[in-house]
Amino acid sequence: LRPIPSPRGIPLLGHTTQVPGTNPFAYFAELSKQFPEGIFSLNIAGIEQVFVTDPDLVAEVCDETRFFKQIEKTPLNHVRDFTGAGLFTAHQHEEEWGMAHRILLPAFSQRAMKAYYGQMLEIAQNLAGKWEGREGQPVNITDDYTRLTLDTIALTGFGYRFDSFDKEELHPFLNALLGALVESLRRSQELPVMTKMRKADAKKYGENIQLMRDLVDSVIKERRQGKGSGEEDLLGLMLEATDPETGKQLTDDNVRDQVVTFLIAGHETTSGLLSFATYSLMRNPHVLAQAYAEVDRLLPGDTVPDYDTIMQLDVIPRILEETLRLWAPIPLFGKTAREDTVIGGRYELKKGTKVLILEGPLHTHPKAWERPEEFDIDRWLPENRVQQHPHAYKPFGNGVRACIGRQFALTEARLALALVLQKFKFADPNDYKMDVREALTRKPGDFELVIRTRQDQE
Ligand code: MNH
Repeated sequence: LRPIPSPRGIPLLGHTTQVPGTNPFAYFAELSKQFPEGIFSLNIAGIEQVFVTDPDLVAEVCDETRFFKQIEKTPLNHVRDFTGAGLFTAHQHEEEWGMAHRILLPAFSQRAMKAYYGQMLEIAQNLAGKWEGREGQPVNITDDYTRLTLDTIALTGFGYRFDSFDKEELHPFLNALLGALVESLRRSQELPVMTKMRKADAKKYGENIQLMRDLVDSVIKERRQGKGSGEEDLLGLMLEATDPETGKQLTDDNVRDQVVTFLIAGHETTSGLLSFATYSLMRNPHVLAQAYAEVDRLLPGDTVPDYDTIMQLDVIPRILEETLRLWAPIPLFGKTAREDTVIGGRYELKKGTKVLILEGPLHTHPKAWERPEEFDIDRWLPENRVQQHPHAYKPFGNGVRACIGRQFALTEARLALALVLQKFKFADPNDYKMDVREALTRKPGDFELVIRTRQDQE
């Protein structure tokens, strides 16, 4: 047995003061370079956290008989202040998790995506419509992808229209969400006595949470009053379905927590994915050319993309896979040891130890990836995929608590990217330098490009 390596800390405070308040995930990834064994530990706010980046260690931590997703003593316990027992932040042992998981799983199958497709297309066309009116002007790419993904999950999931493309400002829901996310993350990185001293921040936190809940309550009320009742969308299912295992229905409070959860989880990450994908295409013109060739072949002229065509795409889905490898929007996820155990044959973990899987370093680990920093979509050709390490790529997490919205995100992102590339060219006159902004997810900050319609240039 060997001790888990750790950087020098401070008595009592451990490493708490070394973790920066902004972009802590980038700090963890940077720190991992000092630990080529692929494992290190930090003591943050009194809790020992073990970080793993080696794919063979990750494989062990992804064994669900030995590790599980624990919420207590993690940042997600603070996120529960606004998402409660929603799917993302429910305890594994909470009845709500199993009920909502069983009720909602069919609504996230690839078959279900076909039913949402018409509405996904409508919102993607709103994005294209906005950009057509911005010919030659700089556009904040990430903000518009955020409008796209927020409007899409709200319309397909709950029949609610944010109409974000009609407004210059982003919806107040997003500001409230960002404020709440930042505060919850901050609370998880400081000692509780510090939190108690920040009275004004606590007040603002309460207001932000209330704003999100009020919006969701109005969405649910609208549905209950008959507007669109009987719908088979997520909200319809949650209000009407009975869980076959318990014979019970979700409570009103839980439905509210689920809607808040889906409005957040259903848009943050996908808008990050689309932003990082667009950035990667700008840096890799030969890949961009392949993508243009694909959309010009499958969607010539002004062909409106239908579901079957989107499913035939090959280059665009590989761009998305490679983007998720290099720019995973959720840069880490946590698992907890069920019992005392040993990983890698030498590192002892006590029952309850928190292990964090760092996706950036994992997705570029030299053991699993050749030319790891290179944006190479051919890694995702079927013949190359089979040689991949089975646990070196985890953008959607692992096991029963892996992302339920994976097909949703990939369908939406394929369509959006295909439509955007069918119609637009981008220029980057200011030579954008990646400036990652972290909340619970990460996105490029202040990412602006100049938009031109393709017809005008050709
Ligand atoms: Mn998603 C869980 C990544 C899109 C809804 N998601 C997770 C986890 C990761 C993740 C990682 C596991 C986190 C953990 O272990 O703590 N999700 C993504 C990425 C994208 C994404 C990278 C887009 C790209 N997610 C979506 C979309 C939806 C969604 C879209 C909904 C429409 N995700 C969820 C929910 C969970 C989740 C709900 C929690 C599932 C559970 O624990 O049962």
